[in-house]
Amino acid sequence: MAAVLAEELDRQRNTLVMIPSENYASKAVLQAQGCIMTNKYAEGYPGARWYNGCGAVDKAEQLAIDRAKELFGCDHANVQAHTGSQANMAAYYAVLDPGDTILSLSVDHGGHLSHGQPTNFSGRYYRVHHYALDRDSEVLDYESARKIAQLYRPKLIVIGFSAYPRVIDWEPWREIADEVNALLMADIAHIVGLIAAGVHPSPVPYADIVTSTTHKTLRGPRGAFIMCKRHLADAIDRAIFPGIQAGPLMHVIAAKAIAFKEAMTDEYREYQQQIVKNAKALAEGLEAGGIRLVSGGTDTHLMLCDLRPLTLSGRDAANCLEEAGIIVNKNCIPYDHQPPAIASGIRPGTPALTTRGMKEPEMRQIADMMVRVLRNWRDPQVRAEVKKEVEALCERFPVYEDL
Ligand code: DSN
Repeated sequence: MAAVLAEELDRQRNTLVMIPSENYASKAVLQAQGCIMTNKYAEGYPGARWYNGCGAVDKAEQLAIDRAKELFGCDHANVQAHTGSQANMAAYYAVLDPGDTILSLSVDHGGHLSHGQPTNFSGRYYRVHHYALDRDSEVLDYESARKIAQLYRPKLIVIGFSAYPRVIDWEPWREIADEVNALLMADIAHIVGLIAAGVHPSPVPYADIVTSTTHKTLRGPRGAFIMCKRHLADAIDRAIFPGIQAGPLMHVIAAKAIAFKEAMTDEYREYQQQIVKNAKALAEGLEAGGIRLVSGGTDTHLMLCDLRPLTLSGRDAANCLEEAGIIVNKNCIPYDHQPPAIASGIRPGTPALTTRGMKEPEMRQIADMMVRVLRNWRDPQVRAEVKKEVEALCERFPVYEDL
């Protein structure tokens, strides 16, 4: 196992990590995740546990809760959700009964499995209808969503995406929810760091429930948390425990407290601004190289490349790029004719590259390397040449040097 960990460290150091949901957590976050709080059972909440000996873990969890509330300005925070999917499951469990109706975006338009995909629990236990992206502009179509909401009268409207590159205006969604008497939930797993830094508008004033992961743009430990309005606090807490989880991962909660603290600094705000600047520079470079971007660009940390004009699938593109040391994921594009396992697009993002200290000049260089690999995808020689350039670039921007 030591050898396997060394192999993964080498990969994280010497490749360009461009999966927009991945990042390099700080050493403090890594240490907390490996700390002695992994040994403690603590079902319940601070001050009201089922097991004894919870004095220190109570303090850790309260710190995480207080910092989340301060950072996002929410009424209530639950920091126990193990993953983003479980945060969403708890949100549904808190406010829905099986068979109730959810309105969300489908996976092929950028939504998430846990937003009602048929093979996911959310698609099995709830009645799900989807709003869609406009076919021409490839951005959210609020008017069409309004009509669909009026038709199906959902109990919950879910806003939030895994592959949507544009800024979200939360206010119209609140209006639509009010018009049909629905609750509004925002899943900010991808853009949470941008929101914490004020680089993207926050849904907290508008949504009844906000769910998020902690390991993507936020740059904390692998995990999740839930924020909600005061009147839903008990329902959310009971949904997490005893509803869908038992013992909380206290070592991960300690790491979440650290990540929230890190997110309060000026350095972090500059980091999040640079993520967006880098994404814009990367997008411009890709477009200049003839790669079509869904919706024509990005406002966030990620972009979607449509590879159909290159007669290349997302799967093959991601494999070619990996051979060249550039790690991206294949991704459906809106109205994709390919199944998700093949897909017509890729979804590059800049959070991890930005953590390494890379800026616009490096983004232009990376865009150029990606364009060369993609446009010459039949030529392994090009991939070999680019791999050398990638290694040289990684050497200039070292990461985890002291691990
Ligand atoms: N796997 C995550 C992502 O990459 O967006 C979503 O769960």
